Amino acid sequence: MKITDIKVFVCCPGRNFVTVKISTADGTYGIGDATLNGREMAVVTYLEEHITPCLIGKDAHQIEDIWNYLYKGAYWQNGAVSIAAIAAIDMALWDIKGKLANMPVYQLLGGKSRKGITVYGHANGESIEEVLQNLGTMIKDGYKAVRLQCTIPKTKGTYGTMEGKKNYYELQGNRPLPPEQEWSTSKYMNFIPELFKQAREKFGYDIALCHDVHSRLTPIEAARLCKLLEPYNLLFIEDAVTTENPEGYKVIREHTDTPLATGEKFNAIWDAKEMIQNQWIDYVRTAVTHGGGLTPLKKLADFASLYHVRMAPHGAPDLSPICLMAHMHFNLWAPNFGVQEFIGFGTPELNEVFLYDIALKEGLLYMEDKPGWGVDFNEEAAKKYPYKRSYLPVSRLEDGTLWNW
Ligand code: CS2
Ligand code: MG
Repeated sequence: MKITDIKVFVCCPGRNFVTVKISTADGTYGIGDATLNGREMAVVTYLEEHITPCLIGKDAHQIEDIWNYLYKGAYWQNGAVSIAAIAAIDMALWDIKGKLANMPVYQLLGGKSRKGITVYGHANGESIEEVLQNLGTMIKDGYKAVRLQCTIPKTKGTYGTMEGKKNYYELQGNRPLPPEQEWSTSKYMNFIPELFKQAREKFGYDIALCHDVHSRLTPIEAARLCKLLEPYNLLFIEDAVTTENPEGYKVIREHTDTPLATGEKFNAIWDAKEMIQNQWIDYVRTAVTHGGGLTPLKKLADFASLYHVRMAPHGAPDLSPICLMAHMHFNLWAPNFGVQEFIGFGTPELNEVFLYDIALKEGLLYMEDKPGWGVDFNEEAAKKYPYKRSYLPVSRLEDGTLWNW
């Protein structure tokens, strides 16, 4: 089945998304998500200038070969921009394969391993009281797992929150340059255990709780935080340290049994290999979009399963609903699925551009069985929301030193 056309769309229904649409000779089409927050246009150029001319006329069924052609064939392997571009092509091809087979993609992977997808939602707030109020609402709504992020007292917010009851997700499209946030490791370390202490006192231990450090600690600081949190029995601590030095996770592991998750910035199975093999982590957070597509992600899942490491895909709002739907299929299949990050149902603008059907019941996500991914892209609606240059925030220590955001 020959590829006849590839189009790249960038739109901003609340935030920027890059979408790829591949059409084949019989009129079948598939879609993929290529969104790379804050660097969207680099991926658009990579796709339009360097990928699409090579694929016209190729057989859409040869997903594995096309993946290797784009990855190995480029000579410059890896890298966030190229991997997001390859991922979108791979996703669009799996969508086509599913449609041609008249099956949901999870069937092509080997079928369902579970009935629904356990998710963790976000409870954020500017005070412990506010976070706990939001957590209470989510428990009432049936969530089985929740991530807690709270503004650190005497700061103007931290990762997950910003001054003025905003979270950073709302900033997209509103700021021409990166907003700056202050960071204090000591204020943070002195505060976070209290958040979890009060959450457990109020809601007990039935609800699974997690927290994202967003790579702001050193390994020994992270080890200390994880130890302090041990009494509150967390599902995991995410991105305790940056992953450039995988041994950082070894240091943490030597000191604590709080489970560890990382990998939302991994581009390839090789980024995760050492940590998985050494069993320094418990959850891999790589998304289909930022990990190069379904083709490498299924290999990553199988490899991780050998070491009792589970998949907990990244589900921030800067991944489009195409990625969310791809995760539905991936998670339904993956025998070693753990939990899916889920920030809730999108805005009316988002759901005008992306058409998909999911339902949350008692903390589990369900979808309708449809051929392919079961998500569509409304090109006409997308035209109403043009791209707006946008950046993620940056962090500085109190003395002005640039820090990991
Ligand atoms: C994150 C993201 O959801 C998460 O766990 O760490 O919010 C991340 O900051 C964004 O996806 C960056 O674009
Ligand atoms: Mg994260």
